[in-house]
Amino acid sequence: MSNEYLKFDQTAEALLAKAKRDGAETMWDRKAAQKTQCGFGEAGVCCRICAMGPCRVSPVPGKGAERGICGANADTIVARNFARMVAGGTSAHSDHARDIVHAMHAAKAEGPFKIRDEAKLRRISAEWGIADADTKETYALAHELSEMALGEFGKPFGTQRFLKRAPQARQDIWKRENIEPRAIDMEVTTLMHSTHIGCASDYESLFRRGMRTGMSDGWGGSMIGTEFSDIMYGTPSAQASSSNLGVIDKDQVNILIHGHDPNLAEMIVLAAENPEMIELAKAKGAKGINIVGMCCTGNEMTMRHGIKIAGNFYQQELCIITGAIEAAVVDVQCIFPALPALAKKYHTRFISTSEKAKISGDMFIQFSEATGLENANEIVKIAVENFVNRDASKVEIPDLKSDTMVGYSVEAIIDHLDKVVNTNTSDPMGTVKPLTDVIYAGVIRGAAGVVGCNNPKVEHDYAHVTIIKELIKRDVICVVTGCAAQAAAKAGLLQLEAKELCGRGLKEVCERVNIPPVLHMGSCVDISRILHLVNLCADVKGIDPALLPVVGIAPEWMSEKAVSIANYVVGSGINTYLGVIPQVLGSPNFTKLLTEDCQEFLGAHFVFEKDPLVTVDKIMVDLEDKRTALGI
Ligand code: BF8
Ligand code: SF4
Repeated sequence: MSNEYLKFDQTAEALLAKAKRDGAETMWDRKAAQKTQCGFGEAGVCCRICAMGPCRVSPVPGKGAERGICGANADTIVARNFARMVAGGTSAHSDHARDIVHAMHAAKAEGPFKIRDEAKLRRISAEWGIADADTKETYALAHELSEMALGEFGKPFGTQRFLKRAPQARQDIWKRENIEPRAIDMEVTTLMHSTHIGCASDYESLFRRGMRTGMSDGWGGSMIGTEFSDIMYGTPSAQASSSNLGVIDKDQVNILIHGHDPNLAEMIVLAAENPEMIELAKAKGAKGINIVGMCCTGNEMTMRHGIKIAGNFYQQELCIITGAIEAAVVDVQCIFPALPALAKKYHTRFISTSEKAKISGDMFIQFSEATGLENANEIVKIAVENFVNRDASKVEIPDLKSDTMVGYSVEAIIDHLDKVVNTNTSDPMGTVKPLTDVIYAGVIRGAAGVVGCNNPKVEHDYAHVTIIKELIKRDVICVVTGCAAQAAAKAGLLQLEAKELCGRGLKEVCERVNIPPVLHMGSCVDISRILHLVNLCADVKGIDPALLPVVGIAPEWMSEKAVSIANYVVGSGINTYLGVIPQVLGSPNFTKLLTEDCQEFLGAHFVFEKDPLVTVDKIMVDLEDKRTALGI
């Protein structure tokens, strides 16, 4: 097989050959069937917002139509399409968060949904101004806090509560530029309104409204999703796990959990620990029950329980092609609709669980807060009973897995710093001052958040791994989330031993603090952890985060959520490098707004760069320029 996009992924070749033998279709067959992708769509100049269309305007001035039937030009069409991607991404992250808050609202001491990090519950309640947050009865407080959080989605007045976590200088910019996000649902709705036929045509105005919506994701939905998941399921701490398709065990019942929302996955893990279920598995001839995670569900569960990571976005089909998965259980987001048909080629049961992401073709079991554990018990039982249907002749599990360290929440990072530097802080959260100090001292040149998806437009995992390796070599500490984190895990970069790949300064920091140079901070909603960390560092110095030598990078992104993220990261003052070019080049004006002009009013901008090595060069110039400006 000679697929230029798969040279880097060692699990692909054999499994795709197996898929062919098994008569199973994969994304690569479907990509080939798409032939050349549409140039108008690629440039963002195709509009189908109303039924007078679709209209497509020419990305090349003077060649073809310059305006759609209503008169919208390339700038308007591109800006509207981009804004709608932000709205899609923000709704996905935030609706996920809302489900977490609903589960917390239903929490009770006897479980299964209960408060596991009471200290965090009290800390965030105090942060949000609840009186007597340190003495109120736990569940009364959880109830009160969750009702407040539900208000963040739909309150008629006011802005997002977590914005106050940013240093004053950044908050002032948000106010000045009118991008302080109000209620999350309001931002999404009003953006959809603005992009309706006959509304906004001014591309800069559309960009700013999209930016404010993205901000309601990062500082609203995503941050709520992360913090409330921690309260409910525990704040992650550093622990060992392993990663890649080799974590699938031929002797056990393998349950793949895939999607995003930890509510379902937590219940599945609980159900699989039930001794009766394990006995049943043994009665069926298996040695036990093996839960493996994929995409952000995998990240959520590895962060809190060390659950093994089967792989990232692109490997979801390969996982089933191993022939050793008894059930693929999914909730929402990033799940190929192709999976049920693929599962039918094997003995795998495909079970979707959310009405928001009902995927037809096999089983649907509606998961709810009221019946969570019962649903999970039913699902695990289906998987266990399916073990006897496995066809041993169809099983082929790649012998590839890497040891990995996971679980670096902001709290866990502070905890590690505290062990080596006595900071004597009175802040209940602790302080990140030692981290800021080593950056200022130049021992570390800066920090990079490497995040995002896989995309068949680029070689699978190659950009993630190349960029991270080159950055740590140059003493840039990396934090990772999402499918980027899983790429790094598979490449062995999340181990303590990866310090050997670092420059001298970063290596010394890793040794003293006992951390890997690449820190797994969680799922994509957990990019809010990165935001929090950067803002805590800026706070130590009392400066706008835009001044810090810090960058965001999404080398292989594909989803609308990634567009929303890129917006709020730029809006938070952090330059953001995109390795897949967004569909905006049909408007040179809009492209310039993203890549240059927004620097003036936001203090940060987007960088489009496909080549991973050139990206690293640009990042290093960026970081060193920031250092020079700070005089450090
Ligand atoms: O939210 S990185 S492919 S799994 S979108 Fe999806 Fe992209 Fe993976 Fe998680 Ni994030
Ligand atoms: Fe065409 Fe305008 Fe309708 Fe878009 S909104 S499809 S450009 S007429």
